[in-house]
Amino acid sequence: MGLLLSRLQQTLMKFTGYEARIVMLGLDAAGKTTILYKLKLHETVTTIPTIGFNVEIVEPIRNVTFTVWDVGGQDRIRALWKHYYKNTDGLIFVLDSADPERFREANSELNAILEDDEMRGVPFVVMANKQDLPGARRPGELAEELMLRKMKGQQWHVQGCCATTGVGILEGLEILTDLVKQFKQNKPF
Ligand SMILES: Nc1nc2c(ncn2[C@@H]2O[C@H](COP(=O)(O)OP(=O)(O)OP(=O)(O)O)[C@@H](O)[C@H]2O)c(=O)[nH]1
Ligand SMILES: [Mg+2]
Repeated sequence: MGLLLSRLQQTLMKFTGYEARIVMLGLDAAGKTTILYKLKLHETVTTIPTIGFNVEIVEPIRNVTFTVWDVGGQDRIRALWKHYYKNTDGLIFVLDSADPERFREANSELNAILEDDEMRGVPFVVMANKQDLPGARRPGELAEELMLRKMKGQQWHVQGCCATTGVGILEGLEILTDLVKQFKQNKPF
């Protein structure tokens, strides 16, 4: 029955397209808003720190529509993140790969997100951003740094990228799309 339903769902999706709700979080200045507008406008925009949120509907892959919530990451507004968790299908966690002094802080914020009841099982892609900067840590190293291999209960991937040029962003979203599809298929109705 489950197999039949998922086949039916896949056939329907060929006609209607695939939609998902994605939240994008990460410490301030990690590059979230730069990623969002690269996806939306295919341009590198000049950003200012986000106080509140930006939301855009993007179609990174044909027939896949993501509503992406980009919420400001400054310390004093991180308390607002939890208001965006409900009904989330996938998380993009953006990390400044060239700022090792803040890896510990990023790690504890990521863990806090994933421990929230509303985020149970939600798959995530860490965007290891700013790969263009000297000293940027590579994705494999960052997976160790964030202790992701110890994580149980959700699927994840670390994607190296550079938001200003756009390199790596689509690759990360393709993987997120696959993880989100699996997650939604296994979710009880
Ligand atoms: N060199 C380099 N700079 C980047 C990259 N991505 C973003 N930046 C710069 O990093 C700064 C912060 O980027 P934002 O996109 O505003 O960061 P944010 O995560 O939205 O920050 P908050 O809104 O404060 O949470 C900006 O000056 C960007 O131009 C990148 O891949 N490489
Ligand atoms: Mg921002």
